[in-house]
Amino acid sequence: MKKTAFITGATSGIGEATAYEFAKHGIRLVLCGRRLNRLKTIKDALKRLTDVHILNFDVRDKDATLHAINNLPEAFKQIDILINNAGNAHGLDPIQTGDLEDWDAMMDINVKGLLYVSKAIIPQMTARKSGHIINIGSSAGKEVYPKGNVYCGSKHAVLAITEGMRIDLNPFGIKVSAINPGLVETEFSKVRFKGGKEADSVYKGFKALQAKDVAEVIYFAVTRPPHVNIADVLMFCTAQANSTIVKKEF
Ligand code: NDP
Ligand code: 8X3
Repeated sequence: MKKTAFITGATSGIGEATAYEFAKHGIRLVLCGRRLNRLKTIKDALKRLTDVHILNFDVRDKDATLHAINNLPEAFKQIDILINNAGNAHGLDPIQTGDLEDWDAMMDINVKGLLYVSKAIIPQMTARKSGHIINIGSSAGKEVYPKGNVYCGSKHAVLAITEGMRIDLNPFGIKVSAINPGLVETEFSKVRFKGGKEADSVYKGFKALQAKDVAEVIYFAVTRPPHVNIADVLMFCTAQANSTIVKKEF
């Protein structure tokens, strides 16, 4: 039987590319995000390849998140693969001048949103004793960089939660993976800099990872045999050595 994947943050970047990659291989999709028009466009593009259901909610809203997932139509209720991807950085400021709203957004979306979605989906996986959860962390979850403070904190939390999930869900045979990319050219920097011009230079002078590069690794992880779990992947573009060293050519 075809598997069903639930992807948060499917309206752009890594989540959208993962939806396309999965659809190509016939994986059924539940696609989530706040921008309904984008969800509809993606559904229209993918529905000839696979079954697609869209869910429009903000992961910060606990009740809306639980309600949306608990009321999935029968045909999409069984989730075999959960891709916890929704998230962003908000701001790039030293801790002494950081913005409280930015901090709330990062902790509420990247950490608490991931928990709400997981809370709604894990019980069916434990009941069936099968499933695969992939949390999209970041190189920022392994290494703190200047002004990255709270975003790095949120992604360190994602990695710790991932490891905790892997331990607790081990008796149920559920796979838990962390995929941790470095710089990926998506809408990430537009969001981080609130549309400001700083975003334009982030991926200049080198070839950053593309969303599709990450999606292919995610697809690889979900297609390993039952006894293989890709527990933790750190991936960079070739030009990036770590969070702060990027070889640029102008
Ligand atoms: P994008 O900005 O392109 O995508 C972010 C996605 O998250 C969008 O689909 C957005 O949908 C969704 N999202 C954001 N806030 C919310 C919310 N409150 N409720 C529901 N959905 C939300 O960035 P990326 O694809 O790059 O980011 C995806 C993940 O990858 C994030 O967790 C990010 O931290 C991580 N990552 C990104 C890297 C990069 O360099 N780009 C590197 C490492 C990790 P919508 O706005 O429609 O709600
Ligand atoms: C995104 C990568 O280096 O911008 O998580 O934090 S970075």
